[in-house]
Amino acid sequence: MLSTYQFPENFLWGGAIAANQTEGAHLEDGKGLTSVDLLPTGKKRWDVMLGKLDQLTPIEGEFYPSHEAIDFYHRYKEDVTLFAEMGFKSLRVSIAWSRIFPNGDDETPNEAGLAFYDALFGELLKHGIEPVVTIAHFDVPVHLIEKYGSWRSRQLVSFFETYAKTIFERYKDKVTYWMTFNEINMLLHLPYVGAGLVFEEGEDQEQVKYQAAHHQLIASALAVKAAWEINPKFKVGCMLAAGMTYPYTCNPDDIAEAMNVDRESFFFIDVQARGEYPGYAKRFFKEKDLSIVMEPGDEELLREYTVDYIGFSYYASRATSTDPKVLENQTSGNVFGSVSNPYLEKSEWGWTIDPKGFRITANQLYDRYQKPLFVVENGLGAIDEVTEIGEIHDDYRIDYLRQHIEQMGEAIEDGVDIIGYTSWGPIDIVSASTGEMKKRYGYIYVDKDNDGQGTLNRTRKKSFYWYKKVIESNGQDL
Ligand code: BGP
Repeated sequence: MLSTYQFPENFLWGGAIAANQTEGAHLEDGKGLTSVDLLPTGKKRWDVMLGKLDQLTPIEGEFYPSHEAIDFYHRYKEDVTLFAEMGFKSLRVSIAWSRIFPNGDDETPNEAGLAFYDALFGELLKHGIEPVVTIAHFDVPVHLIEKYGSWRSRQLVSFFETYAKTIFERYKDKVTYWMTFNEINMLLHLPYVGAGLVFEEGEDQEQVKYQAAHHQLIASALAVKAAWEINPKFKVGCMLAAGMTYPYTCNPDDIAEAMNVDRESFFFIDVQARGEYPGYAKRFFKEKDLSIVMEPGDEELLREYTVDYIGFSYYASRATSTDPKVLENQTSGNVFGSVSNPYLEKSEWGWTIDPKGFRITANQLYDRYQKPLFVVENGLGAIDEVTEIGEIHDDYRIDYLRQHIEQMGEAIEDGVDIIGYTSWGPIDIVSASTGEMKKRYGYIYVDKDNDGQGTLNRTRKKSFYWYKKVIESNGQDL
């Protein structure tokens, strides 16, 4: 289908993956244990209530699909070749913090870990693929959780700063685009996943979360500062789990509620992109009796070192209401609670499918920040069937992506400055929320099932050839 959308020249088409869901080799070449290595599989991981640290002991085999993921650590060359065959202009990856600093507070970095990403970035560049790097994608070295209580401690700021400076120096000639924290707003909803927080009994969780948020925001500003000093060409972004919240009705109560819900997320980006705590946050802290401990100079840091671009993920929109009857239809399909929206279909995992919401969200973000946007995650998690002759006809995925890319084209016509689009999981990887393999996003099928069985062989799906055409035609041939 030919479209009339005009995507910018040099638009960064590509895909996005994260270290812990892809690499495997979880303790190889000196890597330390990381928070996500401790999460169980076989049940909804994000629902696991983490009360005590000793519940986090890894049991080999039962945890995090054999710690092997899709073995990208050993197969990245083959995978990068496949991405190149699709014509990728960019690949978003994350660096596993604990490959570089196995304990997080080590004096010196682990050379083997640094060498792995050198090789990976080199391989990407060889194929003309721009690496886009997330510094922390849902992982904290376990030692930092055990010794310091993770991001509740101010000390994490300097460990992160050292880590960021180390990788900026090392890859300054290979990487231009960076992002500090993946889906930083997830900290409020999934404090363990977002910030390695394990709560003590009786602790004021809200207080701990916002203090940890402050530490991440300062760490992010310090990373921007270091990046600009090390290479003025670096572009450092934030990363928001986006997706607008609709008021269920035009009742002003519902509108105000939707505004408040969205502000829980905007809060982070308001600080990272506009450089100060917004008034509504100060009011919220006061009303909730929360006090954020700041050090002298923090406010200046936040003001001076705002991000260069806004990275965001978009999978679904949400809806909210103040009517108790409507609230009975509350779902938690995509982590954020939402009332069921009667106008929208849902994925097999209950995430709403709302392409137009993507256009609205992109406009909303651009209106608010007036900074370039980078769509760094979007996609459909679905179960794929392999035919007898080994083919995968994933037309549902093509439909989802086509509709979303069309709406991205609409947003660009609206005047929104979007610099790239990296769809989530261009190769099947482990699902972050469920720990499963069967929730697949890829253009490339990986032979591995939920029990960890399979050859790990890679197969091109129908969507592989479709996305190749999309990129080749710069979004014209959808
Ligand atoms: C985002 C995360 C990713 C990713 C994606 C899809 O929240 O940044 O790590 O996995 O969601 O989620 P899932 O894997 O649970 O389908």
